[in-house]
Parts: sequence; structure tokens; C-alpha cells
Amino acid sequence: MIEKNITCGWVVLFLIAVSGALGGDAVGVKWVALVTGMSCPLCAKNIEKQVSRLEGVVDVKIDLGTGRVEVVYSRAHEGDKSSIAKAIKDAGFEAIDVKKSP
Ligand SMILES: [Cu+2]
Repeated sequence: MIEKNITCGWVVLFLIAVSGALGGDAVGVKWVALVTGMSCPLCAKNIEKQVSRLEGVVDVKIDLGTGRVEVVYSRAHEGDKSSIAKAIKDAGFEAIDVKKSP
């Protein structure tokens, strides 16, 4: 039991390290928005599907409770930012920018 918990803790630490690296300047740019109208996990899945198929998108995180959507995309695709909001709109939701990475 104890061994299992320790392993689990390490996995969590590893995931934090990886997402930190992706959010850094070298690999990716983070786009954060609030999405209105999500009411169930299926809504979130739908948005995730639409956004993750976009070129250059590395990671999509959706918090159903707060409506916060975080998208990490490669710097090479910086000009495609508006396509993220459009993909969310196409899925039937409205995205409000809360933070734009420089
Ligand atoms: Cu739903």
C-alpha cells in the first residue's frame, strides 16, 4: 500500500514537470479562456476534441467547474490563435479570452 502511494506521488510530480515545460517559452504558448455554456463532461470532451485536432496544439485542459480552458500550442503556430476560439465556437460554445501570452 505504502509503496503504491509513493509511486503515485512520483507520477503526479512528473506530470507537473512536463506541463511546466510545455507552458514555458521554448516549447509552447499558453492560451487561456473562459468558456460559457458547458454543463456536462460531454461538452468539455467535445471542445477538447475540436481544439486538439487543430495544427500546433500540444495540450488542452478543461475545467468544467470554472469553465476555464487552457490550450498549449507551439510557438510556430502563434498566428493561429484565433482558430482556437473559432473551434470552440464551432463546437457550440463561446470563449472569452482571459489571458494572452506574449
Ligand atoms: Cu454537455
